[in-house]
Amino acid sequence: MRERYKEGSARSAKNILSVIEKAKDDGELILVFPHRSVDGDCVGSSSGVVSIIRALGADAYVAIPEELPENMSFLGISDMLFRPDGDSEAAKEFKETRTIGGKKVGAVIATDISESSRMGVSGEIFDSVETKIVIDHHASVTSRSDKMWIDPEASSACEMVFYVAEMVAEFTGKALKEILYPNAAKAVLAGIVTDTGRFTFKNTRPETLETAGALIDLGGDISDVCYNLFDRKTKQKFLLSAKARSEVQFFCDDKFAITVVPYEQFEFYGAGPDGVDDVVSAMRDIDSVELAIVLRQLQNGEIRGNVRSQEYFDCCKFAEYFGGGGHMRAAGFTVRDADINDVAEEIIKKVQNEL
Ligand SMILES: [Mn+2]
Repeated sequence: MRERYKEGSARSAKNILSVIEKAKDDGELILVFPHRSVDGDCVGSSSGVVSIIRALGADAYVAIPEELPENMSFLGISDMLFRPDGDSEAAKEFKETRTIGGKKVGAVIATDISESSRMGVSGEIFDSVETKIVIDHHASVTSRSDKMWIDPEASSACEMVFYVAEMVAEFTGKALKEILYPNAAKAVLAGIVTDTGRFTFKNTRPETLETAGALIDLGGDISDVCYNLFDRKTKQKFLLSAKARSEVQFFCDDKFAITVVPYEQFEFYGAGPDGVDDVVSAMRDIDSVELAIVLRQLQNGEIRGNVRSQEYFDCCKFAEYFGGGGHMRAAGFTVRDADINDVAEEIIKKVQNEL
């Protein structure tokens, strides 16, 4: 059943091995790019690739466009992260000389994303480097090349990165544990756990569970990952989440549920922007609900929409209408310069026409 990943993972492994060799020869480094509004999958997959590259003797960092969310700090991957807009020595050096530790960026690799427009402040760096490799599972990816491995059937970019790591191990004769370090294995496991909703979404396949098992062997602690990513919450977050749930509105014979969380609510409860992360899937679990949407307003005024469906509603297509993207049953979008209630009204009208 893992046959279907062979061609893509082997090709990806070869591409990565060749940029590693070139980086070593030319004294360059490699940057790996997650998408903005980082989640477990893009952080895990980019960290996994950094682990592979470092294990083979080249320099690499995850070019993270924002601060790592607090609920991912337990991963212990901070030494893998480079934040271009941060105030670290590396960021200062990069701003002045376009180098990190004296090394130029020789190649870039994107995981869980293919377009620079969704990489936030890091996108400009991705665009500026010619050699690009992509590992992604988003159905919305339209371009194709030898250097891209796109598999919308894969549960997560992290599962794909695991198969790439296996191939790299095979090609180099190294053991997998020499390539995926324990903290990287934990991060890759965290990505699979995130994108499969703890192995409950329909994208969970037998090989997904086998992969998770292998990652536990490599040092990924499943209970640590699940507690930190899903269950652990502050009191503030708990109260804000309860408020957002109590304000849910239902339409279309209760098939559509939406809740709107203005920035004032985050302020009132003292919760961070991830304060309502658990709400949208809880809404989707209501037995009458086909489509659930959470609209939240961030401190900078941006309105972020999370879209989840149960069986047939195409969330990706819906999110694309608002400039976002994602998957059939889980997608998201960001709207700027708009009133959150106007956006909600537009969504409700559009859903009433479509559902
Ligand atoms: Mn993903």
